[in-house]
Amino acid sequence: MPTSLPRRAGGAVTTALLAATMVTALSHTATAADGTLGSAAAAKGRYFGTAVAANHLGESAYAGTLDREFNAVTPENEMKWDATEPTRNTFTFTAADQIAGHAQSQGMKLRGHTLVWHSQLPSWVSGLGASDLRTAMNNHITQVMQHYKGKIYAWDVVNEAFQDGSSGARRSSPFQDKLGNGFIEEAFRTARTADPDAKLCYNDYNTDGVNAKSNAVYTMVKDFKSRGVPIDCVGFQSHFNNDSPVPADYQANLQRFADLGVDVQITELDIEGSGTTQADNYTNVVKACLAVTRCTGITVWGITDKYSWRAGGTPLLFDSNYNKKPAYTAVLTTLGGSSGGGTPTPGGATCTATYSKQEEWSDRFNGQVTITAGSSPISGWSTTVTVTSPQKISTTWNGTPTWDGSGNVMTMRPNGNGSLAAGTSTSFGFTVMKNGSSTAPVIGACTVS
Ligand code: 9MR
Repeated sequence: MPTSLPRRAGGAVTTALLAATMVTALSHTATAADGTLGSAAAAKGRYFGTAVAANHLGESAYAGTLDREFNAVTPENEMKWDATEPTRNTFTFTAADQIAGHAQSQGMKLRGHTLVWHSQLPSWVSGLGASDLRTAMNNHITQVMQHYKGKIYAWDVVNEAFQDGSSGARRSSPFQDKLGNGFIEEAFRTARTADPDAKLCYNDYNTDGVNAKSNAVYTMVKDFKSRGVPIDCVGFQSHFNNDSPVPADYQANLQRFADLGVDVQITELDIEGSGTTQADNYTNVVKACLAVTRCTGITVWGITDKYSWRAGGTPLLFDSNYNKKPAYTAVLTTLGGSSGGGTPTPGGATCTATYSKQEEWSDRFNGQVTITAGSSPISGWSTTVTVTSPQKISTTWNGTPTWDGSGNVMTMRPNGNGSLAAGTSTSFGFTVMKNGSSTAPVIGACTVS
């Protein structure tokens, strides 16, 4: 048996774990995709993340929900300027490192938030003259990014630099007021040099639909792309409530940015409300992301309503006792997942995916997954294979793989016709390069399609 159970196994999945007689074998049964946000999003080639506060990681329900449900993390405050460089050139990474270490140990993506922002800015920065401020900004970006080099999937390099309302103008800030419009470009160029492997994002709120503010950001991104200023992604914070509802043109807005040649990410999602209204709003956001190929992932701005920055509006997916809310189920279902066995897929058909280890060499081993139809015929199937970094899958056979951004999660579908008569099986195989680790891969639920 493997040394640990798959961390994203849902309730019904866990009870269906079968210990086979082989040295390493496990099986998942479910009627739909995996039963957690992260695994369901991964099956769609995306991540599902949350903002995390270091001071709650010691709370077992908090960490347990985080580890079970999410596969990406954004530090809620710990990477901001006031936390990382409270005094000039004195860098403090303790709290941020705690989150980064947790994310790494769980194989989660890490979003860096944020390098240049007018808020949570220490007073020593706002007091500097232009030339000193330029030096301080570039030094801050360089030092923080180099500290996390290789660990960050995407950085919010500049946050909230545009004004609300109809002006489309830049927001007044020490950076804007003293360095002028060029500060954003300079920040992105410095960031690319500091960590060439991190995706570099511009992040803002009230830019979720087509409006004067998002038009201004759009014009900037278009200009950056045309002049080769390094930018890889745009973050849409997506803080919604009655005064700021999910815009009808949300998807169209994401798409027009994606069409400029950048990824788009939903970076701070929360929607005030409750019950089915809240659930429907979440559904619309998730659908929009799934409909935009370059929407690479969704991050909610917290795990539980208990610790939300606007707790009174109960805007998150788990209530203050960590119970799943209707909004949770709506998100999971929209991602193609199903909690606790859920609704049977076409005609109640099911399938199972069973892993067995095959040949092993010093540097690699082969794995085989057998897909077996349940008591009804199926016309297609998919499952995921997750290997633990630094392992990599080097080859596959008898299937068509797609990969998530990390390269560690492979979704396998049939080559050509995926029909299986009731009770019959097919197998696919793959080679795992160990890179020092012999950990068994985790096989997701078999999904009938
Ligand atoms: O959630 C964060 C809260 O704990 C802080 O007190 C607040 C301070 O500005 O920042 C909150 O996070 C903000 C994020 O960094 C940027 N976009 C808006 C978020 C909500 O205010």
